Order: sequence, then structure tokens, then C-alpha cells
Amino acid sequence: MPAIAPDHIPERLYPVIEALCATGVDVARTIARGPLGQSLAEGVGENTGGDQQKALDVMADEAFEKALGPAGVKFYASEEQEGVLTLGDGAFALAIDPLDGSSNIDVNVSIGTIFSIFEAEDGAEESFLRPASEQIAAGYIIYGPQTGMAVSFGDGTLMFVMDPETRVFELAEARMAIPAAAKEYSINAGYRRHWPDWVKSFVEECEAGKEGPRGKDYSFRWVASLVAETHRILTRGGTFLYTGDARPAYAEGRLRMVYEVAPMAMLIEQAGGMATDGKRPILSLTAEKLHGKQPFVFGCRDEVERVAELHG
Ligand code: FDP
Repeated sequence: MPAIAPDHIPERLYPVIEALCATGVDVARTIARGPLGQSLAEGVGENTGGDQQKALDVMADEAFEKALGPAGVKFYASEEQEGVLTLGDGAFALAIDPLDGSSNIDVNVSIGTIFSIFEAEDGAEESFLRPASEQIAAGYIIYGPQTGMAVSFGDGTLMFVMDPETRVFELAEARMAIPAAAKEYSINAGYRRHWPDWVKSFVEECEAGKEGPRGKDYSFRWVASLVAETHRILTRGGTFLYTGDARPAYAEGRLRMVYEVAPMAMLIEQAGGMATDGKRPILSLTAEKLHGKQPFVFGCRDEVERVAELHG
């Protein structure tokens, strides 16, 4: 049985989406067994970006790479691989963070797989180093209390949930809609002393609550798992910030443009939210390097616009 029915998915892309879901089902099963299987959070090396690779990062990467070639993916760009791999002679270029939020693997908190799809161009890297607005699909699979998938094909953001009985992804919401105003904001506050002034100002306004310029109380949330954070914001709103700061190597933040920021920006914008680098829309930007970092602010429109005002 296919892992997702073809309804709601453009015909050309269906084999790719089905392969992502089928592999996601296997990854979800491995994650659910946790310490009963092999040690998933064991350090096994370092990737090109200098992040520590855990056993599950590598297992997930191998599984997606194997499944996507026969499904029509020509070029495969992964966080876990230095260069672009040519998998076959398909029509698509797919960028992937096979396992996002890996610091949460061994604490049983939601983690995920993020993907971005372009039409394949002649050149391997050129297929990814192009305007984020040229993505033809983007999404994530979330491995949490529910395994689900958010995906956009450029006409809204759809949400699927995997039925644990059948292991098939079923449509749960045909058009996600992010509210204009938020009650929650998310940022790693441990780095406050390194933030630029406009980030400090935004957070101080939220903290000032009802008595401050925003005139309402906010709650603070930080999961340290981009997929979990995006899922919460798609579901009930909020604001997320991971901008550049003054730490060495963090001038552009931490998140990668090609396989983290661009796909999340497409999902958020297609659900009526807003995604910027603090000021400019992410979808107006072009990745310069395969593993390049990108400052990222996204969520409810009113809040992201306020961040842009403070940025100046
Ligand atoms: P991780 O490195 O654990 O895969 O993708 C990077 C990411 O997780 C995001 O999922 C998460 O939002 C962020 O890093 C957490 O960064 P900090 O540890 O700096 O808070």
C-alpha cells in the first residue's frame, strides 16, 4: 500500500512525495523504538557545516538517498553530504535536512525531516543556488506524538497525519492559516548578550507584556527543534527568531538557507504568515552557498512586521 494517496498532490511530484512519506514511516518507527534499538544519539562524526553528526542523522540520510533516486530525484543535496549527489536522471532537485533537531533525539522530543524541491537544472549546485521563490514544493515530516507532514506545492499549506494503524499519511487540514497576531515568541534567550539591538528591542517589548508598547502578554517557548517550532506556529501562531549575533561563526545565525530556511519560509508564507531575514522576505533571496547560513524570522504577520520596523 502506498504511504500516501495521490489526492491533493501534483501528479508529477507524487512519486517523490510518496517516497518521502514511505521513508518517513521507517524513520518514525526507528525513532519510536529509541533506546530499544541501536543508540540513535551517539556521535559518529562531523558534517561539512561543522555540526556533530549523530547515528540517526546518518541513518536517515542514507534511507532518503536510497529512496529518492528511483522516485524521480536527479540531484540530492543533504545537510549530511558535502556536495550534491546525482541519483538518477529524474526531473527534480531535492534538498534535505534528513534529521532536524538532533539535540532532541535522546530526550523523546519532536524532531523532523525538512525538504525543498526545485526543477533540476543542467548543473547540480546551480539547481539549488537560485531564488527561494523558485521552489516547486517544500515541506517537513514531524516525528512526535503524531507523525505528520506539512507540505506546500505553491497553493496553500496542507497538513497530513500518519494513521498509526495503516501507516498511511491522511489529509488532516487542506489549508493551514496562521493568525495575524501572536501570543507566543521563540528565541534561544541564552544568547541574549550577543543579540543585535533590534532583536533585544523586540524581545523586551514582548516581555513588557500588557504594560508595554504591545499592550498584551506573551508567553515564551523554545524547543530547540525547528520542525517542532514551525509546527506549533503553523498550528496556532507565534514568532520565531534565529538571527545573526555576535558569536564567532554566528554572523548569519545557525540555520541553513537551502534545506531549512527556504522550505520553512514557503510553508509559512503559503499559510498566510511571513518569513524574513529580519527585514527582507526570504522568498526574495537566493542561496549563495549550498550549506550557507541565513538569519531567519518567521510567524504571524503583525509580529514579523514589527521586527522589520525595529530592524529599521
Ligand atoms: P539541531 O542542530 O539540533 O539539528 O537545525 C538546527 C537546529 O537543531 C534547529 O532545529 C534548532 O532550532 C536549532 O538548531 C537549535 O539551536 P540552538 O542549540 O542554538 O538553540
